[in-house]
Amino acid sequence: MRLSRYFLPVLKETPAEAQIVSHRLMLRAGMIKQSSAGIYSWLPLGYRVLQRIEQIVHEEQQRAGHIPMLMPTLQPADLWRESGRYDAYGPEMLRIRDRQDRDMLYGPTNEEMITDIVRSNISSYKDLPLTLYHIQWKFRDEMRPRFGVMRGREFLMKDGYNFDLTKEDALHAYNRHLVSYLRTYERMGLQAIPMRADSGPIGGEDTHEFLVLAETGESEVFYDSAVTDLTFGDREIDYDSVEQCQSILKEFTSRYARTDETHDEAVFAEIPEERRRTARGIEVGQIFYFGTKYSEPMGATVQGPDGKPVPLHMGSHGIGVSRLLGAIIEANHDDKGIIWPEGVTPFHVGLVDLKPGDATTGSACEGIYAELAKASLSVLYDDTKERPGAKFATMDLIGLPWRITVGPRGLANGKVELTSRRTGESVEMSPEGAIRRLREVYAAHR
Ligand code: 5CA
Repeated sequence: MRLSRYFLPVLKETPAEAQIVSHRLMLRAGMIKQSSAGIYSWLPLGYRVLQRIEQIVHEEQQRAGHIPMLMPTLQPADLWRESGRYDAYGPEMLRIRDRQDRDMLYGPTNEEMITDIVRSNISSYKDLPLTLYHIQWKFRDEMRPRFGVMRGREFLMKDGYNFDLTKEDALHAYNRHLVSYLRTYERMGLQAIPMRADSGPIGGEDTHEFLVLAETGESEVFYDSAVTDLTFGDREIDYDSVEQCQSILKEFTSRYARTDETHDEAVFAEIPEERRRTARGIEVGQIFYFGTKYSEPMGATVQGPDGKPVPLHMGSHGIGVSRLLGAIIEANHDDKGIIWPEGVTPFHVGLVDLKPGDATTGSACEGIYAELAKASLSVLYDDTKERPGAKFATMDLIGLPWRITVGPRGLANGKVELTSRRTGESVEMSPEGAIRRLREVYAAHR
């Protein structure tokens, strides 16, 4: 992409309405524009990151054997009357009446709708286990939408639902989700710690929230510092293996880690004092097992092996896809701007022509631009007439992890500069060397 033909409306001034750094940087980097409280347009740069995050979520969901689909945003109220949640949900639900006077709502979550789909189409235990998911916009009329995409009213969520014959099978689905979420967040460059939480309006006893530690997080959390030493890494795992999923769940959840809703001072006090931590965190996902809470009232049963009807055991599992942009920026920035982890960067590399209009730098940039495309590396090429200082400031603000700088002095020796946004370190090398280096770096993030 050539910057001269792109739409990147960066702001020089720090927007006064933004209270936290991720919100400020998303506005300044021209990623989002507020349309009304808690509702945003995704401008091209922000949309690219959103798509990267969605892609990682899709890949990891499907790796775990979960099936993608898409349900509508508008739902009939009658489904929610069946589960009893239409009245219970409260003012966070946006209720709408259509021209036929039918009660509708903008879905805040999809348990009822997916249960309806499954009950209409599945009748035997032989069709189980089944986990369906989608990535779809949700609406919750939050009392205090704030912090940009972090607490929106309209936001993008991955929500998945498992249907199983027994509690035991459903708990395997729960464990499998926990494992796949660990992988998902690590691919985004995040450490998200599973913590015991409260299930709120979704219901059920078993639930974990995934929290990214950050001073600006909305949740108060209490944990044993030993949990921060755990990483999933690149282990190969068999998602059908009950033992493997269980042992990973155990590894990641046996240390004390809870949100304030479930915090227990007495148990916390048993942790050696030097490992006791109180901090703040951003909730980037939550998994639930709630058994037959929806299947019983909605009559979602299958014929079991003995021919008798059995209500389905269910759970639901959410990832805050749009919130993740905020969480990733909170965890990855400096005073110049964003520092994207390689896994989610909107472009793999920025290319800066230091002397626009100069035939040598221009043709070198064109050559590098073409070679990067051949290597399937996406590039934002600053071919504008801006001064070098302004170009660097924009690149630093939008946070591409790597930058290739092309200037007449280096080119005289056949060299360009490859700079890491994270360390600020620059190395002079040949254009081919720089491209080779980038291919190596990104080979680990495909
Ligand atoms: N049905 C279940 C799981 S599919 C559910 O709705 N879970 S949830 O309420 O925990 O939401 C899932 C994730 O969506 C949360 O962990 C959070 O990361 C994200 N989320 C929730 N509310 C908002 C909001 N107002 N703005 C941005 N993200 C949100």
